[in-house]
Amino acid sequence: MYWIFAHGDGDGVSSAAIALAAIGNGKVFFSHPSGLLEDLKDNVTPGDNVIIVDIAINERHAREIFKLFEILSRRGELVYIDHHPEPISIKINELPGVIIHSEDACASELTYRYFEDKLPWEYNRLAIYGAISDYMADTDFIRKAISMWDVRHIYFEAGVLAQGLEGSRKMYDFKRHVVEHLSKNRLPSALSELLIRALIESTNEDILVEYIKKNVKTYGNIAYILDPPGSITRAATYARSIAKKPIGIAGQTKGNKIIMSLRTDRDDIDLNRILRIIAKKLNIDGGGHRRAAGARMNANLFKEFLSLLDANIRTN
Ligand SMILES: [Mn+2]
Repeated sequence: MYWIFAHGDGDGVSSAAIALAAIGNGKVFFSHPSGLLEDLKDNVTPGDNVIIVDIAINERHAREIFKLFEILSRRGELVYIDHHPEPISIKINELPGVIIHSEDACASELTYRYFEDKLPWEYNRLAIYGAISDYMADTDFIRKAISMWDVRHIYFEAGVLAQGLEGSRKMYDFKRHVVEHLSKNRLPSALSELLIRALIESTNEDILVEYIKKNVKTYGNIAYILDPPGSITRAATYARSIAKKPIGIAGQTKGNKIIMSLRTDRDDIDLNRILRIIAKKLNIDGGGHRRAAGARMNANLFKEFLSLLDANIRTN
């Protein structure tokens, strides 16, 4: 008996479809970093075979996951494939089982390369969909894979998959259906429900852009928008593009908290580093990657946060 545990976004779904195509038969379960440990414990019996794709190891659960991997890999096959930063408390590559980890490629690329020998070459398009969906198409492997296809075809299909899934966040049965469909080498656009969801998502994207055009505010080098009608990660990018600032922030207020996403397109700005410094100073949560990061704080700290962030960019 095979289990596939996957993240529910375009990269996770593509990775799951590649794994399912390679093993032929398995149960697909969608999970996420903070739920992985419980989901494994609740579903898997030692002796089952487990493939985990595109799910980071949560710092809090790292030790327990280590122990569970030890049991699972002793009794059955355990394959863990991921590309997120590793937790501080354990070395990912020292986890028991077959561990494929790299931050330089998306999970779909890593999964395809792991199963490549078992699959016809056309399945490389699933790796391409996942890479485009995770903004990680600029690797040697994916560039070469794209060159084997007509780019117009491949970008259209990748867009349908990524956008269609974006519009179906917690619909796990539907996503399982998408995984099965893709594992049979069928096109995302051949699934009418996915295609329609992608179309709705595109219209919503335009509504989001129009809203930001009307409501974006600026503070020094920063463009920001609060409570946009749509994803804050995208809104952060549009805020900076529309206001022509190096940094974009989009925040969602929840009670007296603001949860925010930050984006920059400048190579000389390291949002992760700056946010970690500010987070310490203000005693808030903040960090991520150089160009894409997140933060969470009490709403009454927001103005101070903006001023510290702006000051940090000036001296950056
Ligand atoms: Mn991913």
